[in-house]
Amino acid sequence: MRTQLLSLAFAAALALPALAGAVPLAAPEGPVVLTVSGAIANTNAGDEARFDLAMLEDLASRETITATPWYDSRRTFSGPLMSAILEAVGARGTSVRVRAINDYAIDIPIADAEAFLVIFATRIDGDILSVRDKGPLFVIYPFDENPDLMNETYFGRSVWQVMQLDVF
Ligand SMILES: Nc1nc2c(c(=O)[nH]1)N[C@H]1C(S)=C(S)[C@@H](COP(=O)(O)O)O[C@H]1N2
Ligand SMILES: [Mo]
Repeated sequence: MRTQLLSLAFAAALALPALAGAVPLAAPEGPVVLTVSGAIANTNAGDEARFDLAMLEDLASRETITATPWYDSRRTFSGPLMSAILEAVGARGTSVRVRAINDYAIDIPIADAEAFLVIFATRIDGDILSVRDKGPLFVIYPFDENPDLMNETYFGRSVWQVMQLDVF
């Protein structure tokens, strides 16, 4: 009986975070490169989720080799999947307002993260993207794999110098 009760209590304790939807998010140790706010379940600073580079590079990532309008040649971009960032923060909305350092902002449908392997590139050809070279984060769609993405809609969503996301 006692063991049964204990295991019940244990199961309940394990189930709770799932019910609440909150998953612990470590605190950043290095400089914060991305702040996420809005309709998110997982936070580490008030109602925001803050990421340093190491946290972002720990998420599920991919390498996208593609031509873009911004470079003369095909380049290799790598970084966390947009879907992995949204999962890490427990995003609950349908859209993400992506804000750049230069005040540029645009809304990206969360459906894009499900339909395409969109990444928030931290690196180009293996090197960290500097703020001077469209860093710290550059939204990269897999243009070469999906030529239909080669248009103004997706170029507009290809935000460079990303610093903040607002999920809604
Ligand atoms: N940070 C930032 N990213 C941005 C923009 C911007 O002004 N700032 N413009 C967007 C738009 S509307 C498009 S069409 C492309 C334009 O890239 P281009 O200015 O190199 O033609 O980048 C997108 N990413
Ligand atoms: Mo644009």
